[in-house]
Amino acid sequence: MDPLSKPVYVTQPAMPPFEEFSDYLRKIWDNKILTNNGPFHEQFEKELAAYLGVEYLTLFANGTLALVTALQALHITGEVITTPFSFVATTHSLWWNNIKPVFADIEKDFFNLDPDATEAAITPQTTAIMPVHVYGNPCMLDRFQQLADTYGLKLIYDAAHAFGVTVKGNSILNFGDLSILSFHATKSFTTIEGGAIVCHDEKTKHRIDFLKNFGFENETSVIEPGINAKMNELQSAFGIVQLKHVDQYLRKRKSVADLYRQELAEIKGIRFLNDIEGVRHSYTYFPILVDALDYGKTRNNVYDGLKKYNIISRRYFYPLISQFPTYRGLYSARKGSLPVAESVTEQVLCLPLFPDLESNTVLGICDLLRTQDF
Ligand code: T4K
Repeated sequence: MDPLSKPVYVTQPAMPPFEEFSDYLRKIWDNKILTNNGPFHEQFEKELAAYLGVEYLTLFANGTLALVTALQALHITGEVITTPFSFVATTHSLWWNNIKPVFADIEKDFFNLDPDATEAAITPQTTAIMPVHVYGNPCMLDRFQQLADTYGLKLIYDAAHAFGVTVKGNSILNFGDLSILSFHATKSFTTIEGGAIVCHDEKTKHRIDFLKNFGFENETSVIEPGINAKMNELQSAFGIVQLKHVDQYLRKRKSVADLYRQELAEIKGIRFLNDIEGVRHSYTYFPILVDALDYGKTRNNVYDGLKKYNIISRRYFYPLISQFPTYRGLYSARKGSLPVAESVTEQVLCLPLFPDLESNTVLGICDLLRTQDF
Protein backbone atom coordinates (compact mmCIF):
# COMPACT_ATOMS: atom_id res chain seq x y z
CA MET A 1 0.00 0.00 0.00
CA ASP A 2 1.25 3.51 -0.85
CA PRO A 3 0.97 6.25 1.77
CA LEU A 4 -2.45 7.91 1.50
CA SER A 5 -2.49 11.31 -0.16
CA LYS A 6 -4.72 12.75 2.58
CA PRO A 7 -4.51 11.80 6.26
CA VAL A 8 -7.11 9.39 7.60
CA TYR A 9 -7.80 10.33 11.20
CA VAL A 10 -9.10 8.19 14.02
CA THR A 11 -12.48 9.77 13.47
CA GLN A 12 -14.36 12.25 11.33
CA PRO A 13 -17.81 13.65 11.95
CA ALA A 14 -20.63 12.58 9.64
CA MET A 15 -22.09 15.74 8.15
CA PRO A 16 -25.80 15.89 7.34
CA PRO A 17 -26.83 17.41 3.96
CA PHE A 18 -25.89 21.10 4.06
CA GLU A 19 -29.31 22.24 2.75
CA GLU A 20 -31.05 20.62 5.70
CA PHE A 21 -28.96 22.61 8.15
CA SER A 22 -29.17 25.84 6.15
CA ASP A 23 -32.99 25.78 6.50
CA TYR A 24 -32.52 25.91 10.26
CA LEU A 25 -29.88 28.61 10.00
CA ARG A 26 -32.31 30.76 8.04
CA LYS A 27 -34.88 30.44 10.82
CA ILE A 28 -32.30 31.34 13.47
CA TRP A 29 -31.28 34.39 11.40
CA ASP A 30 -34.89 35.46 11.12
CA ASN A 31 -36.05 35.06 14.69
CA LYS A 32 -32.75 36.18 16.31
CA ILE A 33 -32.98 33.84 19.28
CA LEU A 34 -29.46 32.46 19.56
CA THR A 35 -29.37 30.84 22.99
CA ASN A 36 -31.00 30.60 26.47
CA ASN A 37 -33.53 27.84 25.99
CA GLY A 38 -34.68 28.85 22.52
CA PRO A 39 -37.18 26.97 20.35
CA PHE A 40 -34.64 24.60 18.76
CA HIS A 41 -33.16 23.80 22.15
CA GLU A 42 -36.62 22.90 23.41
CA GLN A 43 -37.41 20.81 20.33
CA PHE A 44 -34.05 19.01 20.35
CA GLU A 45 -34.22 18.17 24.04
CA LYS A 46 -37.61 16.51 23.55
CA GLU A 47 -36.67 14.68 20.33
CA LEU A 48 -33.39 13.44 21.79
CA ALA A 49 -35.01 12.09 24.96
CA ALA A 50 -37.58 10.26 22.83
CA TYR A 51 -34.89 8.85 20.53
CA LEU A 52 -32.77 7.64 23.44
CA GLY A 53 -35.72 6.17 25.33
CA VAL A 54 -35.26 8.26 28.48
CA GLU A 55 -37.69 10.47 30.34
CA TYR A 56 -35.62 13.35 31.73
CA LEU A 57 -32.73 14.83 29.76
CA THR A 58 -30.99 18.20 30.02
CA LEU A 59 -28.81 19.50 27.20
CA PHE A 60 -25.36 20.93 27.91
CA ALA A 61 -22.72 22.96 26.07
CA ASN A 62 -20.34 19.97 26.34
CA GLY A 63 -19.84 16.72 28.20
CA THR A 64 -17.31 18.07 30.69
CA LEU A 65 -19.69 20.72 32.03
CA ALA A 66 -22.37 18.02 32.22
CA LEU A 67 -20.05 15.89 34.39
CA VAL A 68 -19.16 18.84 36.64
CA THR A 69 -22.82 19.74 37.08
CA ALA A 70 -23.92 16.13 37.65
CA LEU A 71 -21.70 15.95 40.74
CA GLN A 72 -22.97 19.29 41.99
CA ALA A 73 -26.58 18.29 41.36
CA LEU A 74 -26.26 15.33 43.74
CA HIS A 75 -24.23 17.29 46.35
CA ILE A 76 -21.33 14.87 46.02
CA THR A 77 -18.40 15.52 48.40
CA GLY A 78 -15.48 13.59 49.95
CA GLU A 79 -14.14 10.72 47.82
CA VAL A 80 -15.41 9.28 44.57
CA ILE A 81 -14.16 6.01 43.12
CA THR A 82 -13.45 6.20 39.42
CA THR A 83 -11.44 4.68 36.58
CA PRO A 84 -7.96 5.74 35.52
CA PHE A 85 -8.70 4.46 31.99
CA SER A 86 -10.75 7.27 30.46
CA PHE A 87 -10.44 10.71 28.95
CA VAL A 88 -9.04 13.12 31.51
CA ALA A 89 -12.33 15.08 31.73
CA THR A 90 -13.85 12.29 33.84
CA THR A 91 -11.46 12.93 36.74
CA HIS A 92 -11.22 16.68 36.10
CA SER A 93 -14.94 16.93 36.90
CA LEU A 94 -14.13 15.69 40.43
CA TRP A 95 -11.27 18.17 40.76
CA TRP A 96 -13.56 21.04 39.77
CA ASN A 97 -15.92 20.00 42.60
CA ASN A 98 -13.13 19.71 45.17
CA ILE A 99 -13.71 15.95 45.40
CA LYS A 100 -10.86 13.49 45.94
CA PRO A 101 -10.62 10.97 43.10
CA VAL A 102 -9.86 7.41 44.17
CA PHE A 103 -8.72 5.24 41.28
CA ALA A 104 -9.64 1.59 41.13
CA ASP A 105 -8.47 -0.90 38.53
CA ILE A 106 -10.34 -1.93 35.38
CA GLU A 107 -11.48 -5.39 34.30
CA LYS A 108 -9.75 -7.35 31.54
CA ASP A 109 -12.67 -7.97 29.16
CA PHE A 110 -13.93 -4.48 28.28
CA PHE A 111 -11.57 -2.24 30.27
CA ASN A 112 -14.36 -0.77 32.39
CA LEU A 113 -14.06 -0.06 36.11
CA ASP A 114 -13.83 -3.36 38.03
CA PRO A 115 -16.60 -3.70 40.67
CA ASP A 116 -14.41 -5.86 42.94
CA ALA A 117 -11.59 -3.31 42.88
CA THR A 118 -14.19 -0.60 43.46
CA GLU A 119 -15.59 -2.35 46.53
CA ALA A 120 -12.08 -2.75 47.94
CA ALA A 121 -11.52 1.01 47.56
CA ILE A 122 -14.61 2.10 49.54
CA THR A 123 -13.87 4.09 52.73
CA PRO A 124 -16.12 6.02 55.14
CA GLN A 125 -15.42 9.12 52.98
CA THR A 126 -16.71 7.52 49.77
CA THR A 127 -19.93 9.14 48.57
CA ALA A 128 -20.21 7.99 44.96
CA ILE A 129 -18.91 5.78 42.18
CA MET A 130 -18.20 7.20 38.73
CA PRO A 131 -17.63 4.44 36.17
CA VAL A 132 -17.27 5.05 32.43
CA HIS A 133 -18.83 2.90 29.71
CA VAL A 134 -15.49 2.88 27.90
CA TYR A 135 -15.84 2.72 24.08
CA GLY A 136 -19.59 2.45 24.73
CA ASN A 137 -19.39 -1.06 26.17
CA PRO A 138 -21.70 -1.37 29.20
CA CYS A 139 -20.15 -1.55 32.66
CA MET A 140 -21.29 -4.34 34.99
CA LEU A 141 -24.53 -2.52 35.71
CA ASP A 142 -26.05 -4.89 38.26
CA ARG A 143 -22.86 -5.15 40.29
CA PHE A 144 -22.46 -1.38 40.49
CA GLN A 145 -26.10 -0.90 41.52
CA GLN A 146 -25.63 -3.56 44.17
CA LEU A 147 -22.56 -1.74 45.53
CA ALA A 148 -24.38 1.59 45.50
CA ASP A 149 -27.33 0.09 47.39
CA THR A 150 -25.22 -1.82 49.92
CA TYR A 151 -22.93 1.10 50.80
CA GLY A 152 -25.40 3.95 50.30
CA LEU A 153 -23.46 5.51 47.42
CA LYS A 154 -24.55 7.54 44.41
CA LEU A 155 -23.83 6.12 40.98
CA ILE A 156 -22.96 8.50 38.14
CA TYR A 157 -22.12 6.97 34.78
CA ASP A 158 -19.89 8.74 32.30
CA ALA A 159 -21.69 7.57 29.15
CA ALA A 160 -19.78 9.92 26.82
CA HIS A 161 -19.10 7.03 24.40
CA ALA A 162 -22.44 5.29 24.78
CA PHE A 163 -24.81 7.20 22.53
CA GLY A 164 -27.80 5.02 21.65
CA VAL A 165 -26.49 1.99 23.54
CA THR A 166 -29.22 -0.32 24.81
CA VAL A 167 -29.11 -3.44 26.95
CA LYS A 168 -31.90 -5.89 26.15
CA GLY A 169 -33.77 -3.01 24.55
CA ASN A 170 -33.43 -0.68 27.56
CA SER A 171 -31.32 2.49 27.24
CA ILE A 172 -28.08 2.26 29.17
CA LEU A 173 -28.84 5.78 30.36
CA ASN A 174 -31.65 4.43 32.54
CA PHE A 175 -29.12 2.85 34.95
CA GLY A 176 -27.53 4.57 37.95
CA ASP A 177 -28.60 7.91 39.42
CA LEU A 178 -27.33 10.05 36.54
CA SER A 179 -25.62 9.49 33.21
CA ILE A 180 -23.78 12.04 31.13
CA LEU A 181 -23.31 12.11 27.36
CA SER A 182 -20.88 13.95 25.09
CA PHE A 183 -21.81 15.17 21.62
CA HIS A 184 -18.32 16.40 20.73
CA ALA A 185 -17.36 16.40 17.03
CA THR A 186 -15.39 13.18 17.60
CA LYS A 187 -18.38 11.21 18.93
CA SER A 188 -20.82 8.96 17.05
CA PHE A 189 -23.52 11.61 17.42
CA THR A 190 -22.47 15.23 17.46
CA THR A 191 -23.75 18.75 18.01
CA ILE A 192 -20.22 20.13 17.28
CA GLU A 193 -19.66 20.58 21.04
CA GLY A 194 -22.39 19.36 23.31
CA GLY A 195 -23.53 17.03 26.03
CA ALA A 196 -26.41 16.03 28.28
CA ILE A 197 -27.35 14.70 31.68
CA VAL A 198 -30.01 12.03 31.97
CA CYS A 199 -31.81 11.74 35.32
CA HIS A 200 -34.89 9.88 36.49
CA ASP A 201 -37.24 12.41 38.11
CA GLU A 202 -38.61 15.85 37.43
CA LYS A 203 -37.26 17.47 40.60
CA THR A 204 -33.67 16.50 39.75
CA LYS A 205 -34.14 17.68 36.16
CA HIS A 206 -35.28 21.08 37.40
CA ARG A 207 -32.25 21.33 39.66
CA ILE A 208 -29.93 20.43 36.77
CA ASP A 209 -31.70 22.95 34.50
CA PHE A 210 -31.09 25.69 37.09
CA LEU A 211 -27.47 24.71 37.71
CA LYS A 212 -26.53 24.94 34.03
CA ASN A 213 -27.99 28.46 33.91
CA PHE A 214 -26.00 30.17 36.71
CA GLY A 215 -28.41 28.68 39.30
CA PHE A 216 -31.36 30.83 38.16
CA GLU A 217 -34.68 29.33 39.26
CA ASN A 218 -36.60 32.31 37.91
CA GLU A 219 -35.82 35.89 36.93
CA THR A 220 -34.87 36.96 40.43
CA SER A 221 -33.95 33.83 42.39
CA VAL A 222 -30.63 31.97 42.27
CA ILE A 223 -30.66 28.64 44.15
CA GLU A 224 -26.85 28.24 44.35
CA PRO A 225 -23.74 29.04 42.30
CA GLY A 226 -24.44 27.40 38.97
CA ILE A 227 -22.37 27.63 35.83
CA ASN A 228 -23.10 28.72 32.27
CA ALA A 229 -23.36 25.41 30.41
CA LYS A 230 -26.23 26.07 28.01
CA MET A 231 -26.38 24.57 24.55
CA ASN A 232 -27.03 27.28 21.97
CA GLU A 233 -29.52 27.33 19.08
CA LEU A 234 -26.96 26.51 16.37
CA GLN A 235 -25.79 23.43 18.23
CA SER A 236 -29.39 22.40 18.93
CA ALA A 237 -30.37 22.80 15.28
CA PHE A 238 -27.33 20.76 14.23
CA GLY A 239 -28.48 18.10 16.69
CA ILE A 240 -32.02 18.03 15.28
CA VAL A 241 -30.62 17.49 11.78
CA GLN A 242 -28.05 14.89 12.91
CA LEU A 243 -30.74 12.94 14.75
CA LYS A 244 -32.60 12.38 11.47
CA HIS A 245 -29.52 10.57 10.08
CA VAL A 246 -27.95 8.97 13.12
CA ASP A 247 -29.38 5.47 12.58
CA GLN A 248 -27.75 5.37 9.17
CA TYR A 249 -24.46 6.61 10.67
CA LEU A 250 -24.55 3.89 13.33
CA ARG A 251 -25.23 1.21 10.70
CA LYS A 252 -22.24 2.38 8.67
CA ARG A 253 -20.06 2.40 11.80
CA LYS A 254 -21.11 -1.17 12.54
CA SER A 255 -20.16 -2.34 9.06
CA VAL A 256 -16.70 -0.77 9.40
CA ALA A 257 -16.24 -2.50 12.78
CA ASP A 258 -17.42 -5.83 11.31
CA LEU A 259 -14.95 -5.53 8.45
CA TYR A 260 -12.05 -4.88 10.86
CA ARG A 261 -13.06 -7.91 12.92
CA GLN A 262 -13.25 -10.13 9.90
CA GLU A 263 -9.84 -9.01 8.63
CA LEU A 264 -7.99 -8.93 11.94
CA ALA A 265 -9.30 -12.24 13.28
CA GLU A 266 -6.29 -14.33 12.27
CA ILE A 267 -3.48 -11.94 13.24
CA LYS A 268 -1.50 -13.31 16.16
CA GLY A 269 -0.94 -10.76 18.91
CA ILE A 270 -3.80 -8.43 17.91
CA ARG A 271 -6.89 -8.52 20.07
CA PHE A 272 -10.15 -6.63 19.54
CA LEU A 273 -13.47 -6.40 21.37
CA ASN A 274 -16.51 -8.28 20.16
CA ASP A 275 -20.12 -7.18 20.34
CA ILE A 276 -22.09 -8.36 23.36
CA GLU A 277 -25.29 -10.34 22.89
CA GLY A 278 -28.38 -8.28 23.70
CA VAL A 279 -26.48 -4.97 23.45
CA ARG A 280 -26.97 -2.36 20.76
CA HIS A 281 -23.52 -0.78 20.41
CA SER A 282 -22.44 2.78 19.55
CA TYR A 283 -19.26 1.88 17.59
CA THR A 284 -17.64 5.12 18.72
CA TYR A 285 -14.13 3.61 18.63
CA PHE A 286 -12.36 0.53 17.30
CA PRO A 287 -9.70 -0.30 19.89
CA ILE A 288 -7.15 -3.08 19.38
CA LEU A 289 -4.63 -4.43 21.88
CA VAL A 290 -1.15 -5.12 20.57
CA ASP A 291 0.64 -7.86 22.48
CA ALA A 292 4.29 -7.09 21.75
CA LEU A 293 5.51 -10.63 22.48
CA ASP A 294 3.02 -12.38 20.22
CA TYR A 295 2.91 -9.71 17.52
CA GLY A 296 6.62 -8.98 17.45
CA LYS A 297 6.13 -5.23 17.48
CA THR A 298 4.93 -2.84 20.17
CA ARG A 299 1.79 -0.73 20.11
CA ASN A 300 3.98 2.35 19.60
CA ASN A 301 5.68 0.66 16.60
CA VAL A 302 2.23 0.18 15.07
CA TYR A 303 1.15 3.75 15.89
CA ASP A 304 4.32 5.18 14.27
CA GLY A 305 4.18 2.70 11.39
CA LEU A 306 0.62 3.60 10.43
CA LYS A 307 1.54 7.29 10.60
CA LYS A 308 4.08 6.76 7.82
CA TYR A 309 1.12 5.81 5.64
CA ASN A 310 -0.85 8.87 6.73
CA ILE A 311 -3.10 6.79 8.97
CA ILE A 312 -3.48 8.67 12.22
CA SER A 313 -4.57 6.19 14.89
CA ARG A 314 -4.85 7.29 18.54
CA ARG A 315 -3.80 5.83 21.87
CA TYR A 316 -7.09 6.29 23.72
CA PHE A 317 -6.36 6.10 26.64
CA TYR A 318 -2.65 6.63 27.15
CA PRO A 319 -1.29 7.70 29.54
CA LEU A 320 -3.69 6.77 32.33
CA ILE A 321 -5.36 9.69 34.06
CA SER A 322 -3.64 8.55 37.26
CA GLN A 323 -0.28 9.20 35.57
CA PHE A 324 -0.90 12.92 34.92
CA PRO A 325 0.94 15.33 37.28
CA THR A 326 -2.24 16.52 39.06
CA TYR A 327 -3.24 13.00 40.08
CA ARG A 328 -0.07 10.87 40.21
CA GLY A 329 0.66 11.84 43.82
CA LEU A 330 -2.56 10.20 45.03
CA TYR A 331 -2.18 6.97 46.98
CA SER A 332 -4.57 5.19 44.61
CA ALA A 333 -2.41 6.26 41.64
CA ARG A 334 0.81 4.67 42.86
CA LYS A 335 2.70 2.49 40.41
CA GLY A 336 1.67 -1.14 40.44
CA SER A 337 -1.68 -0.54 42.14
CA LEU A 338 -3.68 -0.56 38.88
CA PRO A 339 -2.09 -3.53 37.08
CA VAL A 340 -4.74 -4.16 34.43
CA ALA A 341 -5.05 -0.48 33.50
CA GLU A 342 -1.26 -0.11 33.47
CA SER A 343 -0.98 -2.99 31.03
CA VAL A 344 -3.91 -2.03 28.75
CA THR A 345 -2.74 1.58 28.41
CA GLU A 346 0.57 0.32 26.95
CA GLN A 347 -1.15 -1.94 24.42
CA VAL A 348 -4.23 -0.09 23.24
CA LEU A 349 -4.62 1.64 19.89
CA CYS A 350 -7.81 3.02 18.35
CA LEU A 351 -7.98 2.52 14.59
CA PRO A 352 -9.91 4.92 12.32
CA LEU A 353 -13.66 4.38 12.55
CA PHE A 354 -16.28 6.70 11.10
CA PRO A 355 -19.27 6.37 8.77
CA ASP A 356 -17.54 7.63 5.61
CA LEU A 357 -14.43 5.48 6.05
CA GLU A 358 -14.00 3.51 2.84
CA SER A 359 -13.75 -0.28 2.89
CA ASN A 360 -10.55 -0.12 0.83
CA THR A 361 -8.89 1.99 3.51
CA VAL A 362 -9.95 -0.49 6.20
CA LEU A 363 -8.58 -3.34 4.08
CA GLY A 364 -5.33 -1.40 3.56
CA ILE A 365 -4.93 -0.80 7.31
CA CYS A 366 -5.56 -4.49 8.01
CA ASP A 367 -3.06 -5.49 5.34
CA LEU A 368 -0.42 -3.30 6.96
CA LEU A 369 -1.17 -4.88 10.32
CA ARG A 370 -0.93 -8.35 8.74
CA THR A 371 2.29 -7.78 6.77
CA GLN A 372 3.90 -5.42 9.31
CA ASP A 373 5.24 -3.53 6.31
CA PHE A 374 6.08 -0.41 8.30
N1 T4K B 1 -15.82 11.58 29.26
C1 T4K B 1 -15.25 10.80 28.33
C2 T4K B 1 -15.16 9.33 28.59
C3 T4K B 1 -14.77 11.35 27.14
O1 T4K B 1 -14.19 10.56 26.21
C4 T4K B 1 -14.90 12.74 26.93
C5 T4K B 1 -14.39 13.36 25.71
C6 T4K B 1 -15.52 13.51 27.93
C7 T4K B 1 -15.98 12.89 29.08
C8 T4K B 1 -15.70 14.99 27.79
O2 T4K B 1 -16.66 15.33 26.81
P1 T4K B 1 -16.54 16.76 26.03
O3 T4K B 1 -16.39 17.83 27.07
O4 T4K B 1 -15.39 16.68 25.09
O5 T4K B 1 -17.89 16.84 25.33
C9 T4K B 1 -11.14 14.19 21.90
C10 T4K B 1 -12.35 15.02 22.22
O6 T4K B 1 -12.07 16.40 22.29
C11 T4K B 1 -13.07 14.59 23.47
O7 T4K B 1 -14.41 15.02 23.31
C12 T4K B 1 -13.09 13.09 23.64
N2 T4K B 1 -13.68 12.69 24.89
C13 T4K B 1 -11.69 12.55 23.57
C14 T4K B 1 -11.63 11.05 23.74
O8 T4K B 1 -11.15 12.86 22.30
P2 T4K B 1 -8.70 14.82 21.20
O9 T4K B 1 -7.82 15.91 21.69
O10 T4K B 1 -8.16 13.46 21.10
O11 T4K B 1 -9.40 15.22 19.80
P3 T4K B 1 -8.74 15.71 18.44
O12 T4K B 1 -9.04 17.13 18.25
O13 T4K B 1 -7.31 15.28 18.40
O14 T4K B 1 -9.59 14.87 17.40
C15 T4K B 1 -9.27 13.56 17.00
C16 T4K B 1 -9.35 13.50 15.48
O15 T4K B 1 -10.68 13.69 15.05
C17 T4K B 1 -8.54 14.58 14.78
O16 T4K B 1 -7.26 14.09 14.53
C18 T4K B 1 -9.29 14.83 13.49
C19 T4K B 1 -10.71 14.41 13.81
N3 T4K B 1 -11.60 15.58 13.95
C20 T4K B 1 -11.62 16.26 15.14
C21 T4K B 1 -12.42 17.36 15.29
C22 T4K B 1 -12.45 18.14 16.58
C23 T4K B 1 -12.37 15.98 12.87
O17 T4K B 1 -12.32 15.36 11.80
N4 T4K B 1 -13.19 17.06 13.02
C24 T4K B 1 -13.24 17.78 14.18
O18 T4K B 1 -14.01 18.76 14.27
O19 T4K B 1 -9.94 14.82 22.22
